[in-house]
Amino acid sequence: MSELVKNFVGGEWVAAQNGATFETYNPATEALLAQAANSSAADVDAAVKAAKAAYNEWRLLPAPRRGEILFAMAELLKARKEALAQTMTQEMGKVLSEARGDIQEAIDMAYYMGGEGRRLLGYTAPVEMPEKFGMALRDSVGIVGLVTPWNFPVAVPSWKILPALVAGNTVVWKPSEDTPKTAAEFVKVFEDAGLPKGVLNLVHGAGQAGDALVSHPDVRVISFTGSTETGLKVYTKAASLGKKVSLEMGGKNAIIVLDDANLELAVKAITWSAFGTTGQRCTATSRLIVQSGIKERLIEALREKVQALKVGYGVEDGVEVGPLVNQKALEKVEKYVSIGRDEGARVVIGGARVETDKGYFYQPTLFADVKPDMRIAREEIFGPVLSIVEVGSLEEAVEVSNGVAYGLSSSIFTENVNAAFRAIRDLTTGIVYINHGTTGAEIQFPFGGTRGTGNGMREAGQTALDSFTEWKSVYVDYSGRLQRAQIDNRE
Ligand code: UN1
Repeated sequence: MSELVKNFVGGEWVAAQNGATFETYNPATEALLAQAANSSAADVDAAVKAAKAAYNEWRLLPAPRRGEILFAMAELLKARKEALAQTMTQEMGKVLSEARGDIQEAIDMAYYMGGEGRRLLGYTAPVEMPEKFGMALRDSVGIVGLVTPWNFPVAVPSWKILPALVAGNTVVWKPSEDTPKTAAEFVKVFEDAGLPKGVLNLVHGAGQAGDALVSHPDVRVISFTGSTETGLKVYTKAASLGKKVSLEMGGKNAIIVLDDANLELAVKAITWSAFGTTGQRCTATSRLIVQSGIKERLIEALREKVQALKVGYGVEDGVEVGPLVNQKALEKVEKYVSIGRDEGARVVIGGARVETDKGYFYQPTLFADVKPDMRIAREEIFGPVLSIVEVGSLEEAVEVSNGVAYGLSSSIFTENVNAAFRAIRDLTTGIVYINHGTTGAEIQFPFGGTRGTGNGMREAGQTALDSFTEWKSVYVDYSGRLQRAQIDNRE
C-alpha cells in the first residue's frame, strides 16, 4: 500500500469521507508516487464549514499579525525549498532548477504579502461638511475557493492563498489532481508556521471536488487558473450564483524579432521561453514572428540551439527539458504536430516522441512556414512546439501577435528604441517584454491577460488584493447635528 496524501480540513489531515482515492505518478518514470484523497461534495462541504468556523477569529486578528505568520511561512519555505523542489520534479516533471524557481516565487510572494499586513492601503478624501470624515477601506470577503493547475504547483497557488489570507479571508483550495503531493507539502509549511486551524483547507480531487467548491453557497470568491475550457465553465457556474470570479486561462504568446535584433540574445531567450517547463507555461512562447531579413539566420541558429537541448528526467544534472505532465498532454502535442504537418507547415527539428521505455517525452519542435491562420498558430498546444511566422514589418508583426484569441504575454527583440515603444503602445497583451522572452513575470506586478486569457482581473502585485477584498466606504459625522451633503439637500 503506497502513501496516502490526505486532505487538510480544520487543521486535521483526513482521508476522503468515503475513502476514495486516486493515484499520482512520476511523468518521467511512470512510477506510482502516492494515492491521494479523492474528495466528494461532502469533503468540500466539511472544508467550507471549517473555513467558516475559522473566519471570524482570523479576520479580527490585526493584519500585521496575519502578515507575521506569512513571514514565518516564508522562512520555513526557504528551509524546505530543496525537499519541496524534489517532490515537484518527481510529480510533474519540470527540471529541478525550475522547480526551485517555482518555490522562490512563493517565497517572494509570502514576503510581499506579509508586508501588506502593514499596508492594505485604503484612502481618505475630503468631504463636504465641516465636521465629517470619509475613508475607503479594504475589507475581507469571507471564504474563498481556489482551483489551481499542475504547471506551477506552488507559485500559482501562492499568488492566491497569500493575498487571500493577509486580507483576512479563509481559504478552501483544490489543487490539480496531477500534483496532490506537492500541494500537501506546501500546506504543511503553513501549518508548521502557525497558521490557525481552519484558515487554510486543502481538498484533493478532480472535477467533482472542483464543481462542489465553485457551487458552494458559502464560498463568495472563486479564483481559477487553468484551461480555457474548464475556466469558462467555472465562470458560468459561479456567475449564475453571483460570485466574484478571477480567471487566468490560456495563452498563445509570441516573440517578435525585427531585422536589427541582437541575434544571439534572441536565440537564447526564444529557446528558454519556448522550451523551458517543456512549453507548459501559460506564458510560454509558442509563436515566433520574424522579419524577413533575419529569418534564415535566426532559424538556423535556433535549430542548432534546440538540437543541443538535453531532454530527460529533471532531477538529473544537465537536463534542460523534462517530460510532458501526463499521457494525455503528450497525445495532445502529437495531435497538434500532425495537424501542423497537414496544414503545410515544415518541421525544422523535432516532430516526434523521444525514444524511451518510460515517460512522456517529446522532442523540442520547430515549425517553419507557418501562416497566422493555421491552427498551430492560433490554438494553445501547451508543449514544446514553436511555430515560426514570417512578416515584413513591425506593423505586420504587431497585427499577427495581437490577432489571436488570447492575450497574456508578448515580446519584441529590437535595438531600435522607437520600434520598442511603438510595440509597447500597440501590443494588446497583459504583459509586454522588450529584449526578453515571454516568461519570467515577477510577483510585484499585475499578472494576467486580455481577451480569452482572463476576465479582466489580475493576480500578483497590489492588484491581487482586488480579488480578495471588498471596498467599504465609511463616513463619520462628528458634528452632533444633521448635516446634509449637497446631493442630499433637496428641500
Ligand atoms: C503560468 O504559467 O501559469 O511568468 C505562470 C512566468 C512565471 C509564471 C507563469 N513567473 O513565466
